[in-house]
Amino acid sequence: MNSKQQMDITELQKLDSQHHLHPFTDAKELNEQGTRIIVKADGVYIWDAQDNKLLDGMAGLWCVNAGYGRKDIAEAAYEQLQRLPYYNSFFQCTTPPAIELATLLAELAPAHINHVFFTGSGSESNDTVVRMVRRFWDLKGEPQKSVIISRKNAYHGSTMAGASLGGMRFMHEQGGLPLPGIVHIDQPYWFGEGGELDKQEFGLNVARQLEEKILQLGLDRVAAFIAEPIQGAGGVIIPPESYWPEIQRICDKYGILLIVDEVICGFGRTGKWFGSHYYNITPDFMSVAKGLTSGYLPMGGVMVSDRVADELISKGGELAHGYTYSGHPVAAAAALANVKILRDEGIVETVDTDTGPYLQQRWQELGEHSLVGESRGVGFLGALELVSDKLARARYPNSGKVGGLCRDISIKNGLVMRAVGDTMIISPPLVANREHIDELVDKAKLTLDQTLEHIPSIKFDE
Ligand code: PXG
Repeated sequence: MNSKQQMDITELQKLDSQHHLHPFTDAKELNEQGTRIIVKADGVYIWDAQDNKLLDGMAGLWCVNAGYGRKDIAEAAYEQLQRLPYYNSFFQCTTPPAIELATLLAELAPAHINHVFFTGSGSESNDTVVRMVRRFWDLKGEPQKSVIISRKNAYHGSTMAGASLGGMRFMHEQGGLPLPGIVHIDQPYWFGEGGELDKQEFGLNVARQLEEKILQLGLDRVAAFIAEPIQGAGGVIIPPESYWPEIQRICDKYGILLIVDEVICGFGRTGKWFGSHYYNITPDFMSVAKGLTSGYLPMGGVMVSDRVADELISKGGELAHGYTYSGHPVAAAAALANVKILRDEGIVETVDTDTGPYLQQRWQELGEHSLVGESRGVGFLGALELVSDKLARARYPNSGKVGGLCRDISIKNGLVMRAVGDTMIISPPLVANREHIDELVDKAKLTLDQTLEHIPSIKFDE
């Protein structure tokens, strides 16, 4: 890098700190450090402004499923931008890409899901779900059924409704949340909260909290339950096998709506098109975003089951809800190109039958490391629990210190891994091949070794 380039970077970092407020960021701390500026990407790699090449173990933010640099997605968007950059889907109008995308999504979703409402993001999708759930019960003549049950440590977005549905205490504390009518039960996090219980028994116990909550609130008040098939931002929390069948049984028994948040698990992340396929769940709604466009353009949606769509449509009356960018034609064109890539190149299938099992087999090896209390994963999702005592599942003090160190070392080693407290997580692009997986796991292993070496220098009490 020459001095001119270095100056440009320093200048950009200065402007960033002067004018740009970042999401989920301590601005004071960031301004002292300076941002990492990412300038280009290709396949599974990103490059920063200093020309460091990083294997993107997080697919951006769990979204670049098709990998970076797909000209066919860019061209589809460019072509649509020239033909018709914008029109809305209000007032009896729509555009061809929005229609075609809705049709393709209905084909890929479980058979009983045949409608989609388009949004601009996962958060907007979950806001939309709240509106639709309440509209559904209104139309049924039971408007008092309005409470939505969610889970602690869930992530469903950052808008007021999204953050309320989510179970992140630190988010609730900042915003006077949750909104009324949203309550939380425990999460199926065996490693962190299962104690001495057998995994499957623990899974059943936490699922049965749903039944207890319904009975406690009164069935006449409960509208729906929302959950991610596998919690992403919460730390890649994979429920015991006993969990989802029990949740399904309870939703069916009481007739409450089941909302499955597929924002991370959708579009092949588990090796199936949707997490609902992976766990054999029958949702009434699926929220989608991220992998829908592989992040190339912002877009989300709520996929609606026949049970709900029939009610919304047959009774007539307007759904008083919608966004300027619902069904945006350029985003829809990019989504179409992206979903066709995932389908026609067999990318989802490859994750299911080849690269997913290979990643899991290699990821399991990291569970042998003395710093790792558990390694777990499904498809192209993985987590490592960093512990001070393997057998006792004992954590280091001051959660996040060891995880943060590990993440920083990982980046120095050329691998983007994310830390949630002391849980290291990955969610790589679905196009990573066996060589990329070897590189990822080898770099993660080196990172664990170096983290272990550096732990004695951590000041846990600061
Ligand atoms: N649902 C789930 C399951 C998500 O993971 C959203 C909804 C909201 O989507 P939008 O598009 O509004 O961001 C998400 C988003 C993290 C992290 O730190 C995860 C997300 C967003 C930001 C940070 O892992 N997931």
